[in-house]
Amino acid sequence: MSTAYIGIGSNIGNREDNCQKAIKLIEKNGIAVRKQSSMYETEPWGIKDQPKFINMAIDVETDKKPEELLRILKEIEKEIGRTETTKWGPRVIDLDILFYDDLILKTDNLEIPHPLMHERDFVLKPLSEIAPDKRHPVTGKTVKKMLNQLSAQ
Ligand code: PH2
Ligand code: MG
Ligand code: MG
Repeated sequence: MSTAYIGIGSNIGNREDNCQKAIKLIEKNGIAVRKQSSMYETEPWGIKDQPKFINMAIDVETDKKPEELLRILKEIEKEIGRTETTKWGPRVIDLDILFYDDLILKTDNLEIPHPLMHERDFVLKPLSEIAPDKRHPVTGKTVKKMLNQLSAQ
């Protein structure tokens, strides 16, 4: 079994409902959700001129390999109503793999750990609630440390 952390975000429609639906569908796919953070309302990052997001993070236990987990998450995004979106633009639901055990992986369609996590308080804040001492396998920094460093900027 592996442990993965998934970041959840939504800024279109009933944002809380969309996040809740995503968690239900993740469980329905046989992926055990062990911990979930609170929901945070966050300022849009990257493209500022869009509605505020709801963001959260979850800790899951799964026997699915990373590519299979990604495929399932993309399917769930579609089922909740996500259509093609612009980079960093508004979306009904976004499910991103943040960590997968201590795996370091880079392919054409998947990069783990998530390459921008250390720059994003909307990722680190919820994640620090459920996994403050989890270490980034490349930098060795804990989630708590990444958040402190980002806040100090
Ligand atoms: N996701 C983005 C771009 N900007 N900003 C916030 N606050 N939350 C997000 O989830 C988010 C974002 C692209 O995935
Ligand atoms: Mg994203
Ligand atoms: Mg995404």
